[in-house]
Amino acid sequence: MLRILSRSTSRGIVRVTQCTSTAMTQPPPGKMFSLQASLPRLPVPPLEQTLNKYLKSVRPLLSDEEFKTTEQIVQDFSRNPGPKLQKLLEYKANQEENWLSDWWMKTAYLEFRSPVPVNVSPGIVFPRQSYRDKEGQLRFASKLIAGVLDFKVMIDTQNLPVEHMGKKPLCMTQYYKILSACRTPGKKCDSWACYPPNESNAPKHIIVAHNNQFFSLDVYGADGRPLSEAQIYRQLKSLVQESAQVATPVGLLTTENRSTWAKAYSELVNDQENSASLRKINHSICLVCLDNNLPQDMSDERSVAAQQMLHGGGDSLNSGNRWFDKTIQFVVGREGISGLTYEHTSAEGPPVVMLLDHVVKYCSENHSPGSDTPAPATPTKLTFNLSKNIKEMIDTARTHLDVLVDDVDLNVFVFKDYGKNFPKSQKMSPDSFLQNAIQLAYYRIHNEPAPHYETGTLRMFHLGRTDTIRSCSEASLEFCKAFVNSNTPKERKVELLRNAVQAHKSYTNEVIQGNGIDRHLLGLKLAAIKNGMNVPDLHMDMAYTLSTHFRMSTSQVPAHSDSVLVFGPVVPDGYGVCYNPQETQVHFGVSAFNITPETNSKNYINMLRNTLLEMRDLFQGSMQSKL
Ligand code: HC5
Repeated sequence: MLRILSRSTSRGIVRVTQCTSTAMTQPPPGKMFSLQASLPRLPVPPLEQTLNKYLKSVRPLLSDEEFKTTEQIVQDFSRNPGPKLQKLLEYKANQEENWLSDWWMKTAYLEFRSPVPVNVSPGIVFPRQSYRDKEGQLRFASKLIAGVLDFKVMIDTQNLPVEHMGKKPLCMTQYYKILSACRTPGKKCDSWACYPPNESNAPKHIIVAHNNQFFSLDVYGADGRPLSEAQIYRQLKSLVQESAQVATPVGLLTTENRSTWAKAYSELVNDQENSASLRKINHSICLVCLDNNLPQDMSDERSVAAQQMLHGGGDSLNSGNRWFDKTIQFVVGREGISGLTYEHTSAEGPPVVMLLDHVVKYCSENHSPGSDTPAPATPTKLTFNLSKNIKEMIDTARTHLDVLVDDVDLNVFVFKDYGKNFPKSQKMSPDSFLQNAIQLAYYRIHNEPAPHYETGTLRMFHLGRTDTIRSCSEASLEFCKAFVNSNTPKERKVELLRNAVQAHKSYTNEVIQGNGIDRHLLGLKLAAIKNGMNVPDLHMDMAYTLSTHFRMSTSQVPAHSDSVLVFGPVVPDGYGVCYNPQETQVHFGVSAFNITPETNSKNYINMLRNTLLEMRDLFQGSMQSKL
């Protein structure tokens, strides 16, 4: 089976420095990986196919003149150096388990230098709980930790059922990377390590953050069983008492530009005490952040909660009570607010959502108290020796983070008038319908189409991650233009919407089957660079830059729970739109940056709401609604 296994050290740590890898060394006890060996390998699409699709995708974004230039550039590329680069990619694909994985992990994550909060790590808000004080916070946190450990059993024993898309099984390796994993900063490229559950050194502790202090808490007793909820509660209570004072927020360093953080990190690890504390954090199962009060106006409490999950609200609120390098940090506030933030290097949203849906459900159920495990270890405080230099770096990090936090314009909204039910009743793909609404709302505000990214999954392939669904098409632009033109008859608008929905649906299906263009084009570019060739003209062309400047960065992440998912825009003048579509409603998290006054999340949300309502109105009284 062990195509999954790439590299694993004798101490059982899967270390990835500047490349990707996954872990498994033992035959699986459960069925989670039983279909893994049968998964197809990610193909390299035919060159001509990608180039033709690329031209089609840039057409709605370019003038006739610009398009002509790009056509010429693409044609030249198809003769030289396209075929040569294609051969190099095909060779790589023959040699490796997945030709894209290591390049993607580096390019999208480990080499990316921007701070991880807002720019990389998504946040998720759980449904609000009824407690409102510190006591309730600790009780809920204990339950949440018990819920995480309950889910972890299924991962550890490989008993999660294999997920499917239609009849096709999906790659399950990401489930082995969401817990017990951590990123660490490097000067030019970060590292990532995971401590898989079937190794003898698999971690048995979590880190609890309170008042900017960090504690290591063993969550398994001497008999190897998880602590009971009551035991967890007592442990939390004692560590909270031990950290009554707010400490210097060393965690703020993890919010820095990665190279800046790398500098601080290399100084920190020189000290033995610091190095031991960092190792404990990196090696832990996950973080649980017990936050302090939010003194803000809570009138739009879900948006405030979303900010807490995305960045912690700045130094004056809870950002110092985080360790953003950790793959999963659960956040438990005082006001019944909870959720998580996750560092994205390891995995896409769905495995994390599977975990949180389990935890949310677990927390809503009554569980028998469970017996205590013998001799739980007392939590240990992790200490840091902070030099003058490091303290200055923390001050700078504080300034940088507060600028970032002030720049983020984030709002959530629940569209309650319909969900997937309406497009389904009209025989349209719900996601393609919503994507066209998202594109149209942008068009109505900005009077032009947006280069538009939607995450498409590649998990049908072994070690597959994502490719781009380019949601802006000639058909979607035609629909947008017709929609805003008051002379267009309703029937025509409906017809064009159906075309646009169909175009999106086809593009999505192609992506899912490995026939997307963005990862292929990236691969061709990297093949040139790695082989000492120039970056091809195709990639230097304005059309490439423009069409990958994704003003609309979107992702559909379905959850069973009423959770709201948020992430930041990927460009200064763009929006991030994450949505959780349910049968009769849709949760949206919308972000923008204040530095660009033209993009405003509230304004966008209003337009999106109107657009969704008006798109439904198109069908009222028309033939289609009688179908
Ligand atoms: C809480 C889950 C949020 C979804 C995260 C997601 O979709 O990330 C995208 C990953 C990818 O490779 O497309 C990146 N994006 C946030 C920039 C859309």
